[in-house]
Amino acid sequence: MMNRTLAQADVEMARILAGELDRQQHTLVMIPSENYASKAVLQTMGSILTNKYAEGYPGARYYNGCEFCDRAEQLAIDRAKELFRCDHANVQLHTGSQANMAAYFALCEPGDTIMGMKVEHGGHLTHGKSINFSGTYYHFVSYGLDAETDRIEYDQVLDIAKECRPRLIVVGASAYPRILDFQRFREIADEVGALLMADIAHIVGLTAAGSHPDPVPFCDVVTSTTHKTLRGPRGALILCKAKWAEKIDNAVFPGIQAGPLMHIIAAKAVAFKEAQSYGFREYQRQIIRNAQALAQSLIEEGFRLVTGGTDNHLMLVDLRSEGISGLEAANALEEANIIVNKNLIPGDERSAAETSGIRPGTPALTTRGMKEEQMQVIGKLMARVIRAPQDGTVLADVKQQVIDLCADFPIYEDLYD
Ligand code: DSN
Repeated sequence: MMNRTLAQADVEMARILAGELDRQQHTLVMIPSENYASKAVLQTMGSILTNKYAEGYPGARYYNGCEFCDRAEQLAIDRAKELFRCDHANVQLHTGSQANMAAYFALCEPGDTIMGMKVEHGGHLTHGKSINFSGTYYHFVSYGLDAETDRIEYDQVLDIAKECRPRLIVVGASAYPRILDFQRFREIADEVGALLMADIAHIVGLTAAGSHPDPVPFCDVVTSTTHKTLRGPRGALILCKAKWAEKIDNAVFPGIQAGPLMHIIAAKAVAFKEAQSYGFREYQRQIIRNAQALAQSLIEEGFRLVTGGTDNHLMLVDLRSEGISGLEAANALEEANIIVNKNLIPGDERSAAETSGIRPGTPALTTRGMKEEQMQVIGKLMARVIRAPQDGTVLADVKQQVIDLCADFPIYEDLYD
Protein backbone atom coordinates (compact mmCIF):
# COMPACT_ATOMS: atom_id res chain seq x y z
CA MET A 1 0.00 0.00 0.00
CA MET A 2 2.61 2.56 1.11
CA ASN A 3 5.06 1.89 -1.68
CA ARG A 4 2.84 1.78 -4.70
CA THR A 5 3.36 4.47 -7.34
CA LEU A 6 0.45 6.61 -8.45
CA ALA A 7 0.12 4.59 -11.65
CA GLN A 8 -0.20 1.42 -9.55
CA ALA A 9 -2.49 2.88 -6.90
CA ASP A 10 -4.84 4.99 -9.01
CA VAL A 11 -4.84 4.56 -12.76
CA GLU A 12 -7.65 7.07 -13.26
CA MET A 13 -5.79 9.88 -11.52
CA ALA A 14 -2.50 8.95 -13.18
CA ARG A 15 -4.22 9.35 -16.54
CA ILE A 16 -5.60 12.76 -15.56
CA LEU A 17 -2.12 13.96 -14.56
CA ALA A 18 -0.63 12.59 -17.77
CA GLY A 19 -3.31 14.46 -19.72
CA GLU A 20 -2.53 17.70 -17.89
CA LEU A 21 1.21 17.29 -18.50
CA ASP A 22 0.45 16.81 -22.18
CA ARG A 23 -1.77 19.93 -22.15
CA GLN A 24 0.92 22.03 -20.46
CA GLN A 25 3.49 20.81 -22.97
CA HIS A 26 1.45 21.36 -26.10
CA THR A 27 -0.33 24.63 -25.40
CA LEU A 28 0.92 28.21 -25.15
CA VAL A 29 0.26 29.08 -21.50
CA MET A 30 -0.37 32.84 -21.68
CA ILE A 31 -2.36 33.44 -18.50
CA PRO A 32 -0.04 35.96 -16.80
CA SER A 33 -0.59 34.53 -13.32
CA GLU A 34 0.53 31.03 -14.37
CA ASN A 35 4.01 29.57 -14.71
CA TYR A 36 5.98 26.31 -14.67
CA ALA A 37 7.54 25.54 -11.29
CA SER A 38 10.95 23.89 -11.44
CA LYS A 39 11.44 20.17 -10.90
CA ALA A 40 13.14 20.95 -7.56
CA VAL A 41 10.12 22.95 -6.40
CA LEU A 42 7.71 20.21 -7.54
CA GLN A 43 9.75 17.53 -5.77
CA THR A 44 9.66 19.48 -2.53
CA MET A 45 5.92 20.09 -2.82
CA GLY A 46 5.42 16.36 -3.21
CA SER A 47 7.58 15.55 -0.20
CA ILE A 48 7.00 13.86 3.14
CA LEU A 49 6.74 17.22 4.90
CA THR A 50 3.04 17.01 4.03
CA ASN A 51 2.78 14.41 6.81
CA LYS A 52 3.69 16.77 9.64
CA TYR A 53 1.64 19.09 11.85
CA ALA A 54 3.60 22.16 12.92
CA GLU A 55 1.17 24.77 14.22
CA GLY A 56 3.13 27.75 15.49
CA TYR A 57 6.43 29.13 14.28
CA PRO A 58 10.04 27.81 14.29
CA GLY A 59 11.11 27.18 17.89
CA ALA A 60 7.57 27.65 19.24
CA ARG A 61 5.36 24.87 17.93
CA TYR A 62 2.26 23.25 19.38
CA TYR A 63 3.45 19.80 18.26
CA ASN A 64 6.52 17.71 18.97
CA GLY A 65 8.83 16.35 16.30
CA CYS A 66 9.24 19.66 14.45
CA GLU A 67 13.07 19.77 14.17
CA PHE A 68 13.11 19.51 10.39
CA CYS A 69 10.01 21.64 9.92
CA ASP A 70 11.70 24.37 11.97
CA ARG A 71 14.79 24.17 9.79
CA ALA A 72 12.77 24.23 6.58
CA GLU A 73 10.63 27.19 7.63
CA GLN A 74 13.59 29.15 9.02
CA LEU A 75 15.42 28.63 5.75
CA ALA A 76 12.39 29.97 3.86
CA ILE A 77 12.13 33.01 6.17
CA ASP A 78 15.85 33.81 5.96
CA ARG A 79 15.91 33.45 2.19
CA ALA A 80 12.77 35.61 1.78
CA LYS A 81 14.31 38.33 3.95
CA GLU A 82 17.50 38.24 1.90
CA LEU A 83 15.75 38.13 -1.47
CA PHE A 84 13.35 40.98 -0.70
CA ARG A 85 15.66 42.94 1.64
CA CYS A 86 12.95 43.23 4.29
CA ASP A 87 12.83 43.17 8.11
CA HIS A 88 10.40 40.29 8.52
CA ALA A 89 8.78 37.56 6.42
CA ASN A 90 5.85 35.25 7.13
CA VAL A 91 5.92 32.32 4.71
CA GLN A 92 2.91 30.34 5.98
CA LEU A 93 0.15 31.90 3.89
CA HIS A 94 -1.78 29.36 1.85
CA THR A 95 -3.03 31.88 -0.75
CA GLY A 96 -2.76 35.50 -1.82
CA SER A 97 -6.29 36.17 -0.56
CA GLN A 98 -5.35 34.90 2.89
CA ALA A 99 -2.23 37.07 2.83
CA ASN A 100 -4.42 40.11 2.21
CA MET A 101 -6.87 39.00 4.90
CA ALA A 102 -4.05 38.63 7.43
CA ALA A 103 -2.63 42.03 6.48
CA TYR A 104 -6.01 43.74 6.98
CA PHE A 105 -6.48 41.91 10.30
CA ALA A 106 -3.05 43.09 11.46
CA LEU A 107 -3.30 46.70 10.30
CA CYS A 108 -7.01 47.54 10.62
CA GLU A 109 -10.14 47.08 12.71
CA PRO A 110 -13.36 45.85 11.11
CA GLY A 111 -15.22 48.81 9.62
CA ASP A 112 -12.06 50.85 9.02
CA THR A 113 -11.75 52.74 5.74
CA ILE A 114 -9.31 51.22 3.25
CA MET A 115 -8.52 52.43 -0.25
CA GLY A 116 -7.94 49.92 -3.05
CA MET A 117 -7.99 49.82 -6.81
CA LYS A 118 -11.33 49.04 -8.50
CA VAL A 119 -11.58 45.43 -9.61
CA GLU A 120 -13.05 46.63 -12.91
CA HIS A 121 -9.87 48.65 -13.48
CA GLY A 122 -7.44 45.88 -12.60
CA GLY A 123 -7.61 45.54 -8.81
CA HIS A 124 -8.20 42.20 -7.05
CA LEU A 125 -11.33 40.80 -5.42
CA THR A 126 -9.68 41.24 -2.03
CA HIS A 127 -9.15 44.96 -2.69
CA GLY A 128 -12.70 45.72 -1.62
CA LYS A 129 -15.18 43.93 -3.88
CA SER A 130 -18.54 43.87 -2.08
CA ILE A 131 -19.00 40.13 -2.63
CA ASN A 132 -15.60 39.44 -0.99
CA PHE A 133 -14.75 39.46 2.75
CA SER A 134 -12.77 42.65 2.14
CA GLY A 135 -15.79 44.63 0.99
CA THR A 136 -17.98 43.04 3.64
CA TYR A 137 -15.90 43.68 6.75
CA TYR A 138 -14.14 46.91 5.81
CA HIS A 139 -15.31 50.19 4.37
CA PHE A 140 -13.47 50.16 1.05
CA VAL A 141 -13.23 53.29 -1.07
CA SER A 142 -12.00 52.64 -4.60
CA TYR A 143 -9.65 54.56 -6.81
CA GLY A 144 -9.58 53.79 -10.51
CA LEU A 145 -7.79 54.63 -13.71
CA ASP A 146 -7.99 57.97 -15.45
CA ALA A 147 -10.66 57.88 -18.18
CA GLU A 148 -8.32 59.44 -20.74
CA THR A 149 -5.03 57.69 -20.03
CA ASP A 150 -6.21 54.37 -18.53
CA ARG A 151 -3.39 54.88 -15.99
CA ILE A 152 -3.32 55.57 -12.27
CA GLU A 153 -3.22 59.34 -11.93
CA TYR A 154 -1.65 59.93 -8.54
CA ASP A 155 -3.24 63.33 -7.93
CA GLN A 156 -6.66 61.70 -8.26
CA VAL A 157 -5.66 59.06 -5.71
CA LEU A 158 -4.52 61.84 -3.36
CA ASP A 159 -7.83 63.70 -3.75
CA ILE A 160 -9.81 60.58 -2.84
CA ALA A 161 -7.50 59.88 0.12
CA LYS A 162 -7.93 63.43 1.41
CA GLU A 163 -11.68 63.01 1.25
CA CYS A 164 -12.02 59.57 2.86
CA ARG A 165 -8.99 59.67 5.24
CA PRO A 166 -8.28 55.92 5.04
CA ARG A 167 -6.56 53.87 7.72
CA LEU A 168 -4.81 51.94 4.94
CA ILE A 169 -4.09 52.39 1.23
CA VAL A 170 -3.59 49.26 -0.89
CA VAL A 171 -1.52 49.51 -4.05
CA GLY A 172 -1.37 46.57 -6.42
CA ALA A 173 -3.27 45.03 -9.32
CA SER A 174 -4.04 41.86 -11.20
CA ALA A 175 -4.42 43.54 -14.57
CA TYR A 176 -2.40 46.76 -14.82
CA PRO A 177 0.28 46.79 -17.53
CA ARG A 178 2.25 49.77 -16.23
CA ILE A 179 4.79 50.55 -13.49
CA LEU A 180 3.39 51.17 -10.02
CA ASP A 181 5.02 54.17 -8.31
CA PHE A 182 5.27 52.97 -4.72
CA GLN A 183 7.20 56.04 -3.63
CA ARG A 184 4.36 58.30 -4.82
CA PHE A 185 1.85 56.10 -2.97
CA ARG A 186 3.96 56.48 0.20
CA GLU A 187 3.86 60.25 -0.16
CA ILE A 188 0.06 60.12 -0.56
CA ALA A 189 -0.28 57.84 2.48
CA ASP A 190 1.93 60.15 4.55
CA GLU A 191 -0.04 63.19 3.50
CA VAL A 192 -3.27 61.70 4.91
CA GLY A 193 -1.73 59.73 7.79
CA ALA A 194 -2.52 56.31 6.29
CA LEU A 195 -0.63 53.04 6.36
CA LEU A 196 0.52 51.62 3.01
CA MET A 197 0.30 48.04 1.78
CA ALA A 198 1.44 46.72 -1.60
CA ASP A 199 -0.06 43.56 -3.10
CA ILE A 200 2.63 42.49 -5.57
CA ALA A 201 1.21 39.03 -6.33
CA HIS A 202 1.69 39.53 -10.06
CA ILE A 203 4.93 41.50 -10.26
CA VAL A 204 6.79 39.88 -7.36
CA GLY A 205 9.40 38.21 -9.57
CA LEU A 206 10.03 41.47 -11.40
CA THR A 207 10.50 43.39 -8.14
CA ALA A 208 12.76 40.71 -6.63
CA ALA A 209 14.96 40.85 -9.71
CA GLY A 210 15.10 44.65 -9.92
CA SER A 211 13.01 44.83 -13.10
CA HIS A 212 10.26 46.83 -11.39
CA PRO A 213 10.54 49.44 -8.59
CA ASP A 214 10.78 47.83 -5.16
CA PRO A 215 7.79 48.34 -2.80
CA VAL A 216 9.58 47.17 0.36
CA PRO A 217 11.28 50.46 1.33
CA PHE A 218 8.01 52.37 1.03
CA CYS A 219 5.37 50.04 2.46
CA ASP A 220 4.39 48.97 5.95
CA VAL A 221 3.36 45.58 4.63
CA VAL A 222 3.80 43.79 1.29
CA THR A 223 1.75 40.74 0.32
CA SER A 224 2.37 38.37 -2.57
CA THR A 225 1.69 35.00 -4.06
CA THR A 226 4.64 32.70 -4.74
CA HIS A 227 3.53 30.87 -7.89
CA LYS A 228 3.21 33.61 -10.52
CA THR A 229 6.28 35.49 -11.78
CA LEU A 230 8.18 34.19 -8.74
CA ARG A 231 7.81 30.66 -10.20
CA GLY A 232 7.51 28.90 -6.84
CA PRO A 233 4.85 26.64 -5.33
CA ARG A 234 1.20 27.73 -5.19
CA GLY A 235 1.03 29.84 -2.04
CA ALA A 236 1.77 33.26 -0.59
CA LEU A 237 3.87 35.31 1.81
CA ILE A 238 3.88 38.58 3.72
CA LEU A 239 6.85 40.91 4.10
CA CYS A 240 6.75 43.73 6.63
CA LYS A 241 8.61 46.28 8.66
CA ALA A 242 9.82 45.07 12.07
CA LYS A 243 7.15 47.03 13.92
CA TRP A 244 4.39 44.96 12.27
CA ALA A 245 6.07 41.54 12.60
CA GLU A 246 4.25 40.34 15.71
CA LYS A 247 0.84 41.55 14.55
CA ILE A 248 1.30 39.93 11.14
CA ASP A 249 2.44 36.61 12.62
CA ASN A 250 -0.49 36.58 15.06
CA ALA A 251 -2.94 37.46 12.30
CA VAL A 252 -1.71 34.48 10.22
CA PHE A 253 -1.54 31.99 13.10
CA PRO A 254 -3.71 31.71 15.14
CA GLY A 255 -5.71 34.48 13.44
CA ILE A 256 -6.77 32.89 10.18
CA GLN A 257 -4.76 29.70 9.63
CA ALA A 258 -3.99 26.64 11.70
CA GLY A 259 -1.67 23.85 10.49
CA PRO A 260 0.90 25.24 8.01
CA LEU A 261 1.56 23.40 4.74
CA MET A 262 5.15 22.44 5.54
CA HIS A 263 5.80 20.85 2.13
CA ILE A 264 4.75 24.12 0.45
CA ILE A 265 6.79 26.25 2.86
CA ALA A 266 9.85 24.13 2.08
CA ALA A 267 9.18 24.52 -1.64
CA LYS A 268 8.98 28.31 -1.14
CA ALA A 269 12.50 28.12 0.35
CA VAL A 270 13.69 26.33 -2.80
CA ALA A 271 12.02 28.93 -5.03
CA PHE A 272 13.59 31.80 -3.05
CA LYS A 273 17.01 30.23 -3.59
CA GLU A 274 16.33 29.88 -7.32
CA ALA A 275 15.21 33.52 -7.40
CA GLN A 276 18.59 34.67 -6.08
CA SER A 277 20.41 33.44 -9.17
CA TYR A 278 21.66 35.54 -12.06
CA GLY A 279 19.57 33.33 -14.36
CA PHE A 280 16.39 34.38 -12.54
CA ARG A 281 17.20 38.07 -12.94
CA GLU A 282 17.81 37.53 -16.65
CA TYR A 283 14.54 35.52 -16.83
CA GLN A 284 12.58 38.48 -15.42
CA ARG A 285 14.19 40.87 -17.90
CA GLN A 286 13.26 38.49 -20.73
CA ILE A 287 9.63 38.30 -19.50
CA ILE A 288 9.36 42.05 -20.05
CA ARG A 289 11.18 42.00 -23.40
CA ASN A 290 8.83 39.23 -24.52
CA ALA A 291 5.73 41.09 -23.32
CA GLN A 292 6.82 44.18 -25.21
CA ALA A 293 7.53 42.13 -28.36
CA LEU A 294 4.12 40.46 -28.13
CA ALA A 295 2.44 43.83 -27.55
CA GLN A 296 4.22 45.22 -30.61
CA SER A 297 3.14 42.27 -32.73
CA LEU A 298 -0.51 42.69 -31.66
CA ILE A 299 -0.37 46.43 -32.33
CA GLU A 300 1.07 45.75 -35.80
CA GLU A 301 -1.89 43.43 -36.37
CA GLY A 302 -4.20 46.38 -35.64
CA PHE A 303 -5.27 45.64 -32.07
CA ARG A 304 -5.73 48.34 -29.44
CA LEU A 305 -3.89 47.66 -26.19
CA VAL A 306 -5.01 49.41 -23.03
CA THR A 307 -2.41 52.19 -22.43
CA GLY A 308 -0.86 51.30 -25.79
CA GLY A 309 1.60 48.70 -24.49
CA THR A 310 3.20 47.28 -21.37
CA ASP A 311 5.99 47.84 -18.84
CA ASN A 312 5.61 44.45 -17.21
CA HIS A 313 4.61 40.85 -17.88
CA LEU A 314 1.06 41.33 -19.19
CA MET A 315 -1.10 43.39 -21.51
CA LEU A 316 -4.81 44.06 -21.95
CA VAL A 317 -6.18 43.68 -25.46
CA ASP A 318 -9.29 45.77 -26.13
CA LEU A 319 -11.54 43.74 -28.43
CA ARG A 320 -14.41 46.23 -28.67
CA SER A 321 -13.66 47.15 -32.26
CA GLU A 322 -13.22 43.49 -33.26
CA GLY A 323 -16.87 42.43 -32.83
CA ILE A 324 -15.93 39.65 -30.44
CA SER A 325 -16.11 39.37 -26.65
CA GLY A 326 -13.24 38.31 -24.41
CA LEU A 327 -15.07 35.07 -23.70
CA GLU A 328 -15.46 34.23 -27.39
CA ALA A 329 -11.87 35.18 -28.17
CA ALA A 330 -10.43 33.12 -25.28
CA ASN A 331 -12.54 30.10 -26.28
CA ALA A 332 -11.49 30.32 -29.93
CA LEU A 333 -7.83 30.68 -28.91
CA GLU A 334 -8.15 27.60 -26.72
CA GLU A 335 -9.36 25.66 -29.78
CA ALA A 336 -6.00 26.57 -31.30
CA ASN A 337 -4.03 25.58 -28.13
CA ILE A 338 -3.45 29.19 -27.06
CA ILE A 339 -4.56 29.67 -23.45
CA VAL A 340 -5.43 33.19 -22.33
CA ASN A 341 -8.06 34.54 -19.97
CA LYS A 342 -10.90 36.92 -20.71
CA ASN A 343 -10.60 40.15 -18.73
CA LEU A 344 -12.55 43.32 -18.09
CA ILE A 345 -11.00 46.42 -19.60
CA PRO A 346 -11.45 49.96 -18.24
CA GLY A 347 -14.92 51.21 -19.20
CA ASP A 348 -16.10 47.70 -20.10
CA GLU A 349 -19.84 47.45 -20.65
CA ARG A 350 -19.88 43.66 -20.66
CA SER A 351 -20.04 41.53 -17.49
CA ALA A 352 -17.01 39.89 -15.87
CA ALA A 353 -18.25 36.57 -17.24
CA GLU A 354 -18.10 37.88 -20.81
CA THR A 355 -15.78 40.93 -20.94
CA SER A 356 -14.46 42.97 -23.85
CA GLY A 357 -10.81 42.07 -23.42
CA ILE A 358 -8.19 39.42 -22.93
CA ARG A 359 -5.08 39.56 -20.69
CA PRO A 360 -2.14 37.75 -22.31
CA GLY A 361 1.14 37.46 -20.43
CA THR A 362 4.60 36.03 -20.96
CA PRO A 363 5.96 34.47 -17.71
CA ALA A 364 5.28 30.84 -18.67
CA LEU A 365 6.35 31.19 -22.31
CA THR A 366 9.58 32.78 -21.11
CA THR A 367 10.22 29.94 -18.66
CA ARG A 368 10.18 27.50 -21.56
CA GLY A 369 12.79 29.58 -23.37
CA MET A 370 10.79 31.53 -25.92
CA LYS A 371 12.11 34.92 -26.98
CA GLU A 372 11.05 37.99 -29.00
CA GLU A 373 11.13 36.07 -32.29
CA GLN A 374 8.50 33.60 -31.04
CA MET A 375 6.38 36.47 -29.60
CA GLN A 376 6.18 38.03 -33.05
CA VAL A 377 4.86 34.76 -34.44
CA ILE A 378 2.43 34.23 -31.55
CA GLY A 379 0.94 37.72 -32.00
CA LYS A 380 0.18 36.88 -35.63
CA LEU A 381 -1.30 33.49 -34.74
CA MET A 382 -3.56 35.12 -32.12
CA ALA A 383 -4.74 37.69 -34.66
CA ARG A 384 -5.67 34.99 -37.16
CA VAL A 385 -7.81 33.20 -34.57
CA ILE A 386 -9.50 36.30 -33.16
CA ARG A 387 -10.41 37.46 -36.67
CA ALA A 388 -11.80 34.07 -37.74
CA PRO A 389 -13.03 32.43 -34.54
CA GLN A 390 -15.51 30.16 -36.36
CA ASP A 391 -13.23 29.09 -39.19
CA GLY A 392 -12.29 25.47 -38.55
CA THR A 393 -9.52 25.52 -41.16
CA VAL A 394 -7.84 28.53 -39.56
CA LEU A 395 -8.18 27.06 -36.05
CA ALA A 396 -6.72 23.72 -37.16
CA ASP A 397 -3.83 25.37 -39.00
CA VAL A 398 -2.94 27.64 -36.06
CA LYS A 399 -3.23 24.70 -33.66
CA GLN A 400 -0.73 22.70 -35.67
CA GLN A 401 1.68 25.65 -35.76
CA VAL A 402 1.33 26.02 -31.99
CA ILE A 403 2.03 22.31 -31.43
CA ASP A 404 5.12 22.55 -33.66
CA LEU A 405 6.32 25.66 -31.80
CA CYS A 406 5.80 24.00 -28.41
CA ALA A 407 7.78 20.96 -29.55
CA ASP A 408 10.81 23.25 -30.00
CA PHE A 409 10.51 24.44 -26.37
CA PRO A 410 9.87 21.31 -24.29
CA ILE A 411 9.05 21.39 -20.58
CA TYR A 412 9.42 18.71 -17.89
CA GLU A 413 11.09 16.25 -20.27
CA ASP A 414 12.38 14.09 -17.43
CA LEU A 415 9.75 14.89 -14.81
CA TYR A 416 9.15 11.31 -13.73
CA ASP A 417 12.73 10.03 -14.00
N1 DSN B 1 -6.33 34.77 -10.05
C1 DSN B 1 -5.19 35.66 -10.11
C2 DSN B 1 -4.99 36.19 -11.48
O1 DSN B 1 -5.17 35.45 -12.43
O2 DSN B 1 -4.61 37.32 -11.63
C3 DSN B 1 -5.30 36.75 -9.12
O3 DSN B 1 -5.55 36.19 -7.89
